[in-house]
Amino acid sequence: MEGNAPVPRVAVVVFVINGKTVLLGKRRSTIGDSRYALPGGHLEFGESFEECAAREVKEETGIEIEKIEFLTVTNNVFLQEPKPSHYVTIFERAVLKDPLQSPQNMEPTKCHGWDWYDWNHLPEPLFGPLETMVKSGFNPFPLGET
Ligand code: 8DG
Ligand code: MG
Ligand code: MG
Repeated sequence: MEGNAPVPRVAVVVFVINGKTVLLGKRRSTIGDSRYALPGGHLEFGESFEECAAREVKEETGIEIEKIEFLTVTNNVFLQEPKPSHYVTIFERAVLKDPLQSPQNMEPTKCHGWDWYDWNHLPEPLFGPLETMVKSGFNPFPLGET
């Protein structure tokens, strides 16, 4: 097999839910630049989805999460981006351990900043995979909460 042949990778991203809002950040990245996306990143060797979710949210926003639950998985092929890539993306949801904790921009080279956005008034443009889910009517909240 080719050593440098591109391969699909696994990402874990998280709907951090706070009341009727979710945590989004405007990306600084070759993939989805300047689009609003969930916190998350690459699954590391040996990690569970929940461990990866908690680690990425903490690394990127400083926030500690709990009640981490699997929601869905999508297959995302980004051939038009400057760096063509392919992600199997695991979507989890979680809540704040401390409801008063505010997000911090822990990786300013990767994100313009984090904020809470009302599910019914999401910012634009959303990152492609998220936009597709929202347009299809997907709702990350526990039944009846929005
Ligand atoms: P890492 O080094 O911290 O592991 O990676 P990262 O820099 O945090 O990776 P990322 O680009 O934030 O996330 C990995 C991939 O996950 C991303 O390139 C494409 C895929 N992905 C989606 N939807 C979303 C989303 O809403 N947010 C994020 N962050 N990634 C997403 O398919
Ligand atoms: Mg990350
Ligand atoms: Mg990330």
